[in-house]
Amino acid sequence: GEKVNFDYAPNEYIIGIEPGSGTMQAAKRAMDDYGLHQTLTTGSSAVMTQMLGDAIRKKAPIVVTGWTPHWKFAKYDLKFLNDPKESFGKPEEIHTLARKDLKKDKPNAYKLLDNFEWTVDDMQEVLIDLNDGMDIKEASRKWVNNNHDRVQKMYEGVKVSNGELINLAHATWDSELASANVLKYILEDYGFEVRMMAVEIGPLFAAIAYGSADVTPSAWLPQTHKNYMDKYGDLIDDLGSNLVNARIGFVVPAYIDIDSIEELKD
Ligand code: PBE
Repeated sequence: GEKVNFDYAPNEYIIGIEPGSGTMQAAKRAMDDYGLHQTLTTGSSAVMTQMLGDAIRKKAPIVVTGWTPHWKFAKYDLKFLNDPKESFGKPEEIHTLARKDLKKDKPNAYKLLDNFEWTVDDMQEVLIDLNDGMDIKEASRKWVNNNHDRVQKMYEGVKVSNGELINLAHATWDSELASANVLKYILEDYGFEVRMMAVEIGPLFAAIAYGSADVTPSAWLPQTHKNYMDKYGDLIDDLGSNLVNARIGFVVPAYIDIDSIEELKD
């Protein structure tokens, strides 16, 4: 289609999200690394997606901090700007983190938590349903029911539980609501009892490190939550990835005629 020239833009702003997010920390680094003159706004994921949608309806120029998995990539034709300096790191993984003694205290649950994995496309299914107005519980239940065989594989080597309690902490971005609720149903369907704790990302790492929560599926690594991992990693058991090929960066609609962060410069 017809391209919008970025030079015509009121290109003074890059639309950011929550200040504590890893994406914002990486975005600030990108502003420095590339010497960008724009103002990086602080706000929320909800405001960012609202502004993105408004701009796209007008075919107006816009740059946001974005990530995938996220429903915006299903709803709109978007692109990540190339990041030759790797300010946003390489492709991310989402990891499951547990408190240090969980393996010793709850070995059976630990096995199942360790087996939990899905894909970008899986998570996208839940996120699209969520954006279409479905409740997160309903959307997560639907995914678990539709993927019975995959879930059965996660149960391999795990014994049906007799109501063992798992304290499942999670961040509150849509992607993290999706993984936490899907994991909750996977656990509950096998007899575990799950208590959910929704927390900000900093306190979430602290909760795992200090043992006030058993587990979280919400850690984006190695880059996005690096500073929290640097701070708390020694006190945490990293069970490895539950999803690969996640990504963060500067995102623009496909109709914007730039492809690299370097082109935001002038
Ligand atoms: N996110 C979604 C979060 C992690 C999950 C990419 C916006 C962040 O910390 O940036």
